[in-house]
Parts: sequence; C-alpha cells; structure tokens
Amino acid sequence: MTEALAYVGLGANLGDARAVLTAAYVELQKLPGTRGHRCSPWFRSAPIDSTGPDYLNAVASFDTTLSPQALLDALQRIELAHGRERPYRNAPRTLDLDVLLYGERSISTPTLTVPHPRLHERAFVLWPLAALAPDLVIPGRGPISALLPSVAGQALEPAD
Ligand code: A4P
Ligand code: MG
Repeated sequence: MTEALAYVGLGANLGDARAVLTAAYVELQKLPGTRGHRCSPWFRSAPIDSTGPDYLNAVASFDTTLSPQALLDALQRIELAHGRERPYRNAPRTLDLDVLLYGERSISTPTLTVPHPRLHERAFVLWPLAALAPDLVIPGRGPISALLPSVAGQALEPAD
C-alpha cells in the first residue's frame, strides 16, 4: 500500500488547551497505519474569524497508509473523544484537527478539501508548518517561504 506524508493542524481554545493538544498528539501517534510522527513547536494566537480565548496551535506530520478520507474520519473520532461540539461554523472548540496536506495530492470531495482551503492565509498554520518543513511547497500555492510574508500582520507567539 502506498504511503503519503500527511500534515495535520491541531487547534484548541476552550478548556485546558495545553492538555488537550498533548493528548491529541499522543492519539495521532497511536493511529494504525501511521509512523514517523513529528510535532511542531506550539504557538498562541488570537482567534481569526472566530471568537473566545486565544488559541493554542501546532502542526503534526507523519507517514500514513490511511486514505485521506480514513484519516479525516480518524481525526473526527479524536475530536469527538475530546468533547468537540459543532454548534456553528468557526465556533470556539475544545479541539480542531484538520488535514492540511496529504502528500502532493489535491483533493476535492464533498467532505474533504486538500490542501486545506484556508491554510495559506493563516499564520497559525503557516508558521508551525514552516518550522517542521521549511522547504515545503504547497500544491497550487507555492513555497511556504513565499507565503509567510503575507501573514506577517497576524500576531503569533511561541507557547512552549
Ligand atoms: N473538511 C473539508 N476539508 C477538510 C480538511 N482538509 N480537514 C470538512 C478537515 N475537515 C475538512 O469542519 C467542517 C467540515 O469540513 C468537516 O466535517 C469536514 O468534512 P469542522 O472542523 O467541523 O468545522 P470548523 O472547524 O468550523 O471548520 P474548519 O474548516 O476546521 O475551520 P477553519 O477554517 O480551520 O477555522 N484562529 C486561531 N488563532 N487558531 C485556530 O486554530 N481555527 C479556526 C477554524 C478559526 N480561527 C482560528 C483557528
Ligand atoms: Mg476543522
């Protein structure tokens, strides 16, 4: 079975965000069909297009034989296990896990869009992603180093 390098965005802004992100990364490491996990440094930032307390964000990467949809399903199971509710779009959340990238694939199905449609305009995704993979090229968007200047106005601070 073919293996792809996946990048997953982790975010939380309700409850004990630090404990939730730690637990979520442990659960990602336990997912069957995944190996070689890495996690970026953590960053804190004000909500973008959202409300509530500051967010804690990170990006994890790993090789996986899970299909893109199977990976999304697994992420949603982890979100639910952490009490994620979806009262409305961009609502504050105990845990948000997004498929940012799946190898070099561009995917567009009713349930999954990859690369994540908003990743290129968000400092809280681009900075942790660049920390893990400074030479990354985002399909359809170009080198990550060329995208960072466009989010320079979004304040982000290290949370480690
Ligand atoms: N979906 C489609 N493509 C994907 C993908 N690549 N990854 C579908 C994950 N899900 C994807 O997502 C709704 C539906 O999108 C899913 O059922 C899936 O089939 P959701 O997680 O239930 O809803 P959401 O979180 O409101 O939407 P989304 O897309 O995760 O929101 P965003 O755009 O990621 O924004 N500010 C800061 N500072 N830090 C944050 O982490 N996060 C958001 C969420 C807003 N502002 C933030 C942060
Ligand atoms: Mg999400």
